Amino acid sequence: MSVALADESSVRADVLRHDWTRAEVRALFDLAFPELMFRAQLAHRRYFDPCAVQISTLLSIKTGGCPEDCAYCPQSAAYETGVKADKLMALDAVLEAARAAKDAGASRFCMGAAWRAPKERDIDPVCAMIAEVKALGLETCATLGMLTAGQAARLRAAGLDYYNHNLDTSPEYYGSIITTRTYAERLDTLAHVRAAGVAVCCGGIVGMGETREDRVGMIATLAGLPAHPESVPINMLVRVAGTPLAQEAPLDPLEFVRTVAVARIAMPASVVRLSAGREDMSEETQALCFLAGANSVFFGARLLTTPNPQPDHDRHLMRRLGLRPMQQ
Ligand code: SAM
Ligand code: DTB
Ligand code: SF4
Repeated sequence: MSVALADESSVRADVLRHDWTRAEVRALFDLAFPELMFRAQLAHRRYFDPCAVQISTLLSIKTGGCPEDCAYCPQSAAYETGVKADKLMALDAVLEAARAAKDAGASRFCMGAAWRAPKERDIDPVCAMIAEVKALGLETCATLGMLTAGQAARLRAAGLDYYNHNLDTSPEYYGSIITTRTYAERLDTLAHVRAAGVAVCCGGIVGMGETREDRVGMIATLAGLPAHPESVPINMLVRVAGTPLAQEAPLDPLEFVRTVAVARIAMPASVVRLSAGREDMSEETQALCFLAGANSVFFGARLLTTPNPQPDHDRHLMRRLGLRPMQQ
C-alpha cells in the first residue's frame, strides 16, 4: 500500500504535540481526502471508540442584549435579529430543562449567557445552577464570557466541569469579526479556567468568510495551547438574518469535514464536537464528520437561540450510523 504514514508522530498514543507548525497543519489540510480521513481515523481510534458520541445539551440561561459586536452572533445588541433580551433565568426553570435533557440522553448540560463577562452579582446564582444541575447526575458546562481567576475558582468550587470559551478564528482574521474584545483577552480567560481546574472547551467557527489559512491558524493556535482543550467545538456558521455575516456564502461541506479531520489529528485525545450548523447540513456530511473524528454533538431542538435537529431525527441518524452515547 502506498499510504503516506511515514510521519505518525501526530497519532502516537504516548505523545500529544503542542508544537504544531502552521506548515504542518497546512500540509494536513492539503492532503488528498482519503489520506486525510485515514489519518484522522487512526488518530481517533488511538484514543476513542469511534462509535461512541458524547452528547451535550445547551440552554441559554441569559439571552440577548449582549454589548459585544461578534459579527456572527444573533445575541449582540448591535444587530437587529429579532432576539429579545431576557434576564437571567430562574433556577427552577433551568433545572426543569436540565432534567429534560438528561431524560433525552444528554450527559452534559451547557449553560450559556450573552454576557461580555459576568458581573460579581451574577456568580452566586450561576453557581447555584451549576451545583443543582450536577446534583442531577449531569456534567456541567458554562459559557459566560470573560472570567477573572477568582470567578473561575468560584465556579469550579460550585461543581463546574467544563467552561466553553472559543477562539473563534485565526488571530489574523479575529479583528474582522470582533472589535470589542481581543484575542489576548480570550487567552487570558482560558488560562484562568485551566488554572482553576475546570476542563476547557474551546474551538471556533468556520464559514465566516475566512481563508483556509485562517482555519490553519485557528487549529494551530488551539493545538499550541499549553494543554489541548478537552473539548473542541467546530461550529459551521449559522447565518442569522440581521447579523453582518447573514449573506456569507456557504462553505464547501467537504472543507468543513477537512477542518474536523485536522482538529482530530492535531488534538487526538480531545473530544471534537460537530457543533452548530447541523440543521443546514446533510446527513451525509454529518456522517463524514463522524468518520473524520467528530465524537460529540449538541442534542436538542435548539442551540442557544437557533434551531438544531429534532431529537427523534438525531436518534434515527445515530441508529442508522451505529453510533451510541459515550459512557461518562
Ligand atoms: N457570550 C459568551 C461568549 O461569547 O463567550 C458565551 C456565549 S457565545 C453565544 C458562545 C459561542 O457560540 C461563541 O463563541 C461562538 O463561537 C458560538 N456562536 C455564536 N453564534 C454563532 C453562530 N451564529 N454560528 C455558529 N456559532 C456561533
Ligand atoms: C459552541 O462552540 N457552540 C455553541 C456553544 N459553544 C455555546 C453555541 C452555538 C450557538 C449558535 C447560535 C445560537 O443558537 O444562538
Ligand atoms: Fe455576546 Fe457571546 Fe454573542 Fe459575542 S458571541 S455577541 S460575547 S453572546
